[in-house]
Amino acid sequence: MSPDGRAPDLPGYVHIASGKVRDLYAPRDPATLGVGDDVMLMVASNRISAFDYVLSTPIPDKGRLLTALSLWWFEQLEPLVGNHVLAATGPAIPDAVAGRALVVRRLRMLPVECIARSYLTGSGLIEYRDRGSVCGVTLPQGLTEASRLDATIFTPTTKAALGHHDEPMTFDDVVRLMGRPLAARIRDLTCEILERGNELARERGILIADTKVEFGLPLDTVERGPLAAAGDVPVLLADEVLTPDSSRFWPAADWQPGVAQRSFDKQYVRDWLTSPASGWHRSSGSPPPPLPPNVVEATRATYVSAYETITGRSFDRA
Ligand code: Q0Z
Repeated sequence: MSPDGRAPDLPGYVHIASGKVRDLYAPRDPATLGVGDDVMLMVASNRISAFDYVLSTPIPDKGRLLTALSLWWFEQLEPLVGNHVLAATGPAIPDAVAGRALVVRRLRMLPVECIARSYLTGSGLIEYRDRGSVCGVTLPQGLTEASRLDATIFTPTTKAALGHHDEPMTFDDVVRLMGRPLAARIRDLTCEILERGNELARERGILIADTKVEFGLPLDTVERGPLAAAGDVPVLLADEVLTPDSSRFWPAADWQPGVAQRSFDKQYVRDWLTSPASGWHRSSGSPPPPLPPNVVEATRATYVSAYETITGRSFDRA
């Protein structure tokens, strides 16, 4: 099943893990591929998720668009943080996944989903309404849907297994897991990534409400204990960065606190799935139906638009 269903077989690689929309591989015989044994292949599929389901209809070019966008951001953020990308082209990339696969450096992944928020929405807003705080960060009273926060906040979660939901953590929970220097480093980096992302996206008319990133350490990093200085922690940005799958993009011109903002990428999908036309009921427990061609094409266009607007580059569909 390729390129759109679950994890295709790829020559020279062994499939090791899949998320909702991406697949991870290890080289079968690193020397033959001309890579080290400390690398992996991360493949973005054309799968799309909505309402916690992976839909049965792929979005053409989604994997290539998100890979290209993530690569562009990795480059922009290079002055701030190193990353796991080793190659996006070349002999180690199988033809079947060209343009949507990255050869990445295998890292010791830190066991936290690092989330930063510059605007309040989603689970952050729900927690704020319940408790006046998000992940232990107290916020001023009177905030509402899509409120801009005075300062970007770090709202980490646990990494739950597939099919489970991530749980909010406080900064002190992260400190207990990995020590204060490393916890402070990933908190600061996560917020700086979103802030730098917003500086660049804002010039192109897009707001980034929140984002999720993952960090890792070089495999040869030794435990230095909780007293290690923060400055010499060699943290690298892994996974993907500032894509519509990891972040909420909003058109800046339409931003208005107090009302739900339209999703840049999935609005057509959500609108159709919740309309009478789909015949689907979210509460039914049954999986969503296939998307009609017009919804697929409109959604593909939102991914092209996000890529082209943010990067200022045109996407070659060839
Ligand atoms: C990323 C994930 C995906 C399923 C492990 N550079 C790295 N080194 C070690 N591990 C990872 C990475 Cl990116 C790693 N994930 C998340 C990605 C499919 C799960 F494409 N898991």
